[in-house]
Amino acid sequence: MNISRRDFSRAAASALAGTLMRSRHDRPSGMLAAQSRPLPSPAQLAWQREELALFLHFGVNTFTDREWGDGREDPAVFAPTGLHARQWARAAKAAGAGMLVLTAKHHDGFCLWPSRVTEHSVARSPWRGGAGDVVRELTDACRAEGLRAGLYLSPWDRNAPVYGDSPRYNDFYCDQLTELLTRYGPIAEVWFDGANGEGPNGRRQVYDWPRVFALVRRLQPEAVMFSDAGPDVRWCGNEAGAAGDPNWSTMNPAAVPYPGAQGDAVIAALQHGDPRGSVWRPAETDTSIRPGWFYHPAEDERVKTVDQLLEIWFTSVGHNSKLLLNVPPTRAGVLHATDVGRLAALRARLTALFAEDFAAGGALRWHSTGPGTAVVDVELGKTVKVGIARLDEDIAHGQCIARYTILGAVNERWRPLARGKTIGYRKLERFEPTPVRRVRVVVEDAVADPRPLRIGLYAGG
Ligand code: FUL
Repeated sequence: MNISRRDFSRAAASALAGTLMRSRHDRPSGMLAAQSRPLPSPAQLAWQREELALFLHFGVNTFTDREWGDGREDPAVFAPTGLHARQWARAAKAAGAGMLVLTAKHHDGFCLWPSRVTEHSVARSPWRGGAGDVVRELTDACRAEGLRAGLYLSPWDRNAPVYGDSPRYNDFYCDQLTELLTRYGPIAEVWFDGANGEGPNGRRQVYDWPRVFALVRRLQPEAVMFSDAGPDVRWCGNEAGAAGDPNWSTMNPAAVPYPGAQGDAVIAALQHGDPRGSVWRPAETDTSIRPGWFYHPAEDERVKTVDQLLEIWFTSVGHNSKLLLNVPPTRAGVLHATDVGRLAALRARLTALFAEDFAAGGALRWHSTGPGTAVVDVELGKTVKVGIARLDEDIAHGQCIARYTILGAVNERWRPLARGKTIGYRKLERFEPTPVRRVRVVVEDAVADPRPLRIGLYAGG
C-alpha cells in the first residue's frame, strides 16, 4: 500500500500528538485526545463549506437517449445546437452552488475535449467544426462566473482498444488525466466512479489507483479526489440523495480498499464513516434532479420538485455531507428551463427557511460537564416557535460529538425536541414547531472533548 506524502506527514503529526498526550490520566478508556484526531485539509474544508455543487452529465448519451453508451457511437452524433456554458454557470450561481463537475468522459469513452490519445472525441464531431472543447468552455465559464470546476473521467472505457490490457490502459488513462489537469488551469475536484465493466475486447481492467491518485496530487495539489475510496472525499453509498445518520467524516481506509469495492460492509462504511477512523474522508452525496443522469426528453415532466430537493438538502448537507446535484444539459447544450427554475426555487426556499435565526445574537452558554459531555444553553429573550435546529461543529478541529439531545422550555419544564448522533460540519434537525424561550443541547457522548457548537434556531414549517 502506497502512502502519500500528505498522509505520511499527517500520520507523523498524529503520532507526535499521541506522545504529547500520554501524560494525561484523566481520560476514560476509549476516548481519544482531540489533538490526535484526523483533521480536514484546507482543500477538504473549502469543499465542504461550499455545501452544493452541480454535476453535469453530458456526452454522446445525451444524443442517443441512453444512460450508458457502448463505445461504438459515431462521434458525429455529438451535435449540440446552442451550447452555452455560461448559462450552466449562471444557473449554478443562482442555486448557490460553488462548483460545476462535468463528465469529461463517461463509460462510452467519448471525450468532451480533443484528447491526443484517442480519436473518439469532440474533434471528430461536427460541433464547432471539430474545433470545439467542452472542457475549455466549462472552465472559462466557471472562471468568468467566479465558480470552481471539477472533472469526471470515467475509468471504465468501452471504446479504448487498450482497455483490459492493464498496463497500457493505465498509461492511456494517466495521459488523459494529464491533459485534463494541465490544460485548463485549476481543477478543484477530480471525480472517479467505481464502475469497472468489460471493455471492447471483453476484458476487465486492473486500475493502478495509487499511480492515479499520485498523479492528481502532483498536477493539481489543491484538488480534492472523490471516489468510493477517496482519498479526499468518499461516496455516501447511494445515489438517492441521503448520507448516513450517523455520518462520521473520519474513515477506516481498509473498509473500502478501492473504488468499486462491493458488499454490505462497504456500503455501511460509506454511509456512516467510522468514529475511530484514521483518515478524514467526508461523504459526498451525488444524486440527479431527474430520474436519469443524462438528459432524456421523456423525463421533462419528472424533474424533482422543490419539496423533494429540500428533503434531499436535509438528508445530505443536513447530514454532514456535501450535495453534488446532477442537472444534465439538453441536446441544445443548455440546462432545461424546468431544471433551472427548480434550482432557483430551491435556493429561494432555503434562503427563506434560514433567514431568521432566533439564536443569532442571543446569549449562549457552554459548560463542559465531564470528559466528552457538555451542555449548551441558548436564551432567546422571548417566546418563539422553533421547528428547525442547526448544529455545527467547528470541523477545522475535527469531528467529536456522538450523541446529543435538544430540549426546549418556555418556563421551567424542559421538553425534548430532537435526539441525534453525529453533527460534524452540520446537522439539521426538524421537529414539530414548538414554542420555546430557552433551548438546551446536551452533548451526551463524544469521541474526544467537544469544542463549543454553533447553533441556529428557525421557525421551520
Ligand atoms: C456511476 C455511473 O455508472 C453512472 O452512469 C453515473 O455517472 C454515476 C454518477 O456514476 O458510476
